[in-house]
Amino acid sequence: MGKALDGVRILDFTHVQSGPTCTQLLAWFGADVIKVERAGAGDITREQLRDIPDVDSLYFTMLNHNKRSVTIDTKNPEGKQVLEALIQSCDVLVENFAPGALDRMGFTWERIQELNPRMIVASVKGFGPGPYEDCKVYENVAQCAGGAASTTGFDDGPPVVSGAQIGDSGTGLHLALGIVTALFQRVSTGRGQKVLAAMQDGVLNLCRVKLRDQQRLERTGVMKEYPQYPNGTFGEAVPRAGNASGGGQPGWILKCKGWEADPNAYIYFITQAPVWAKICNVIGKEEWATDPDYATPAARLPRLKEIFGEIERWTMSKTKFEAMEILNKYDIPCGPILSMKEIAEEPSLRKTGTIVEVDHPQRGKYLTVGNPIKLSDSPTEVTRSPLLGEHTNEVMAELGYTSAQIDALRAAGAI
Ligand code: CAO
Repeated sequence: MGKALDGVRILDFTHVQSGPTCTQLLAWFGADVIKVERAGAGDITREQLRDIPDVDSLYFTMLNHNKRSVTIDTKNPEGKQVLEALIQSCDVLVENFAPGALDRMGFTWERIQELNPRMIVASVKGFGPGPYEDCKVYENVAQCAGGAASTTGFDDGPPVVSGAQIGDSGTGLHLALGIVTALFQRVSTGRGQKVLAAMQDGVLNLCRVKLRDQQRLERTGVMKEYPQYPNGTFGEAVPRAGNASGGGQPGWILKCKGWEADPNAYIYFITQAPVWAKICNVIGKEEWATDPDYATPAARLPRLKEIFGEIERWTMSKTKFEAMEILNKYDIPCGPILSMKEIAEEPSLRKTGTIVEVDHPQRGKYLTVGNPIKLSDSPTEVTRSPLLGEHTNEVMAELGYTSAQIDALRAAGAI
């Protein structure tokens, strides 16, 4: 079966996490992704957080599946020529260098357009135009500058960053959408364009409910679903809401049986209004279904702490999976707190290709996250990440270089 992006060639000039997330996704959809790296070193993540000496790290392998790797020194004049040939033969150049690095290399937007007017140039940067546009940025900087950290954690503690890589992988996802959109527009215009996904913008996009709450707070001075209500105080900015639900249906994380020994014996429980009577029945508080102090969502808001305390008395008598089974029968929205170990071992995630086992010539078998986006006519087969420069000769030959020319360029340190 063909793939959605068959025939699209991506010049992948990305490194670390944000850019590689984007190009890996495009590769999973069938694009030919050619990753350009420096000979001898490559993407810095190849050697970061290694678990096996001298073998590409899981950090690298899990972000670079289904790609080809070529080594080019793009500061070497002959290497530059090779990159120019690639620019002429590709549809999209994706990069996430520090601001200005591509220009310093000599590949300005104007130069790239001269070489290939159909070329889409897609970039991840830490910030968009403004006071921080020249800054280098990593994941947690973006989480802090995008509003996630100030709104995550508990009221009595410091800002907290999330384990979800919303700055890097989140921005990579945004960039991938920008690229396919630009490819679509190119069908009618015939021209390439610049695509920019700034990490601050991407994080803020994912934190939009907190910008919503900022304005609600300014208008009303109070947000009744936040744990600060009714006994705490609100300041000028959206406070950290602990585990409160970000939506209109109050929720909280509750202890389950075994919580004393198992740090993940918890369940997320949502007191969704349409199933309130069922919740009352399950936890043995039938009278709450009709008591005016508990019967309506508005009446419950000032009593959420007490209500969740009572529900927790029930959840603590069940394991998180037993609680799930019972609550699901009544359509009560809830979710177990799953550890990475539990997720890695979950058979249904293996079956759907969300978790995939991949074989690597140097490290052997390892687990990775497969394509989270499933297309019925473009299935994803995850193939291993390339070794450094594994496809240099192959790609150079496709560009028309002879073996003798390839050897000469290698001897000159250009590839
Ligand atoms: N041949 C020759 N030179 C190369 C090359 C190649 N194949 N590939 C990269 N280089 C050069 C670059 O041209 C750059 O040189 P100059 O500094 O002389 O211009 C140099 O390598 C380093 O690039 P860099 O500044 O991007 O890398 P860094 O490790 O110093 O910074 C990072 C890393 C991530 C902080 C920075 O790239 C950045 O801010 N990127 C944008 C935001 C982003 O994507 N952050 C998320 C990263 S994932 O957490």
